[in-house]
Amino acid sequence: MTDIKQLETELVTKIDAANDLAALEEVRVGALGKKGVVSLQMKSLGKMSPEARKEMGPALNGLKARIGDAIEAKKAALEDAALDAALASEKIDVTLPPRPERLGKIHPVSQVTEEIVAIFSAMGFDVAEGPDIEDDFHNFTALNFPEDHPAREMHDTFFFEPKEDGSRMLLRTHTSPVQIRTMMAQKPPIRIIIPGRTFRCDSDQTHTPMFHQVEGLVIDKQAHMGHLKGTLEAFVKTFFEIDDVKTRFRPHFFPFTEPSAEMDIGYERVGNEIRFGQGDDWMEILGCGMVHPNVLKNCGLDPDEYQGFAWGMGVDRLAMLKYGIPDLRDFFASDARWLEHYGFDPLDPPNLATGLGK
Ligand code: 2U9
Repeated sequence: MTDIKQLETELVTKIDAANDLAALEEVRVGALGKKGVVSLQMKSLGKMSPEARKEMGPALNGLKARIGDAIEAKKAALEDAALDAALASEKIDVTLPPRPERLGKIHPVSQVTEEIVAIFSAMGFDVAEGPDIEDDFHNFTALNFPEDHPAREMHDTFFFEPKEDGSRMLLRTHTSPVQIRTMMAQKPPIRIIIPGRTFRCDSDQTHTPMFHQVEGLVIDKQAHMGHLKGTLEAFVKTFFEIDDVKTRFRPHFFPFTEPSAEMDIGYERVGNEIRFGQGDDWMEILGCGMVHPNVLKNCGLDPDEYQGFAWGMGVDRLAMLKYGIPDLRDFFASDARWLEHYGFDPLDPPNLATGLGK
């Protein structure tokens, strides 16, 4: 029995001394493994006299259980210590201030898109998106562009090579195909805005082959021209941050709306600066109208039950007007100094509560 006591003291000392999991495993194998000291002693029970076995059996079983428990307890303590060490070394202080100089600047097109999204989101509009590469049906036919009509050419479309069946995919000339896809997929009421890239084969001082639009669509049972006017007037007031803005709606033509209009706002030029909300000059800001009954029909909606309004605006031009950026081509020149000057703080995204662009 004194042997067992002594063995236990030795094993406990080794367990206490093990300072990592590998050392502890070595102690476990040496004691309780197949050829471990405790296991060998247990094997020797068979060779003992019945009296000796009666005494040694329970004593060895007790030793085995106590050593097993001591190893498990030490293992848990070592694992806790390893976790504490990892947590201490991998700790991130989220209260540290960011380093804005490393974040770069937000491009005016992204900024203005986000401003427009913030304004219409606050009015209850959802944002919808769709593919840049479209088919003829979604870009033209469903939007009431007659086949072989000059309006299709007006859009200076980039076409892909014809497919085997003769049809050609194209780069969308406006974001309107997204409205078509939405109307075909979901029941009114619909209230969406669609920001996105658009493409027309046109390049000069005021046009780039890729440009950005935000279009909007409302479809409901009683949406009317008064709602269109109120929505767009509220938008320009918030966007240009002026309380008093004069607007006028000039009749226009688009295949997809009837009646159609262009919305102008009053402005005055003072030196090099354009001031909205004052003066007697008019500037075109966007196009709009009531969705053409044929477009509703093409999307499976009954024009006797539903009606709606839509509009479209060029983001790049709105960015130039709002932030006094003189040349459109600089938008896409990837000039880091230009972006440093005209770009926006990434840590201050547009928001109606704290302000749009600063
Ligand atoms: C559907 C029905 C109607 C979208 C509209 C305009 C008027 C418009 C231009 C503004 C400047 C394009 O970027 S721009 O050159 N857009 O004037 N867009 S109404 O009307 C729609 C769209 C989809 C189903």
